[in-house]
Amino acid sequence: MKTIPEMTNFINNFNIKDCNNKGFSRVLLQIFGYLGHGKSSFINTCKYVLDDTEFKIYADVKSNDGGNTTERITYELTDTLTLVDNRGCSVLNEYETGEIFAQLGNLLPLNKAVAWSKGIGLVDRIVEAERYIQSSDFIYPIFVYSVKKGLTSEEVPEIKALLDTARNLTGICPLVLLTHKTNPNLRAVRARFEDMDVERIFALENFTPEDHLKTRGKHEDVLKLYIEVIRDIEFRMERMSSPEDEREKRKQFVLNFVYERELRKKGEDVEKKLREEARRKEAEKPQKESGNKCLFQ
Ligand SMILES: Nc1nc2c(ncn2[C@@H]2O[C@H](COP(=O)(O)OP(=O)(O)OP(=O)(O)O)[C@@H](O)[C@H]2O)c(=O)[nH]1
Ligand SMILES: [Mg+2]
Repeated sequence: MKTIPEMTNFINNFNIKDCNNKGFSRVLLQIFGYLGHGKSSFINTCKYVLDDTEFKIYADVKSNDGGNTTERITYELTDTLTLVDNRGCSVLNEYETGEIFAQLGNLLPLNKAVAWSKGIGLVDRIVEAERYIQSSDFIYPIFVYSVKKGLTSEEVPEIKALLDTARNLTGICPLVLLTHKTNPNLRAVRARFEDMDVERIFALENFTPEDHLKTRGKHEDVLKLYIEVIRDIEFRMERMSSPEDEREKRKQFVLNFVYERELRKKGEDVEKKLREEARRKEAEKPQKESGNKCLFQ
């Protein structure tokens, strides 16, 4: 498969019904990552390439690096492939990771505002959302990272933990998409992701409102990515159980994650109290000792 029309047809004609689909009826390409790394731009880029019409803004893109996307919105790419623009996270504190995994596991409603909530709130929302969520959605995770932001060795453990958990949750090693491909940091950032044992790393330059001149290289980069995604989906689908079982597994995984996090937090609170108590006793000691000294003078 070499020419652009051949690749485009292959992607547009990929139909989940032709696979051993186990009852899955659609693939949700879950786009996730930190704030402002190019998730919404990637969605616009995919639509631009696959629809092959004029450049349009489908997913809201912001003009600076703050957080913009606050809803999980779906964008249909082909009959089978649907993109989900997930809310970006700023830092990975423990509460945000719970939310990210609930989004990734497709346990929170689509096309509704995403409110971050703490602890039990998230569990309630997962249970509440159950009746709205289509279990026949097959989840495929795509982690978006901007090369322009750089990547220090201190940041690696956090990202590796996120990718490992996303893999365990979905059964698929997230595809890493590096945006701002032409930035000089590309080699260094790619090397860091390779060290994290990521299976598939793609780099591309998103089409943006400022620059959407269609060059063959940029256009082909997107098509090549989708061909790999489809091969991955076919491989993984063979090894899946029923959509209902898979969703139940994801739900249990996230609920356990939240539960363990709460336990850890409680443990930390107790430890903190014990430490404070010990410190208080320690602070009282010298006073007693000096008091004793006075007695013997
Ligand atoms: N030059 C260039 N600019 C990009 C690229 N990807 C994104 N941008 C720009 O970077 C900014 C942020 O991109 P968004 O697509 O809004 O990022 P996001 O990840 O959706 O952000 P949130 O929704 O806030 O999490 C926008 O100004 C985009 O035009 C790229 O590959 N190359
Ligand atoms: Mg966005």
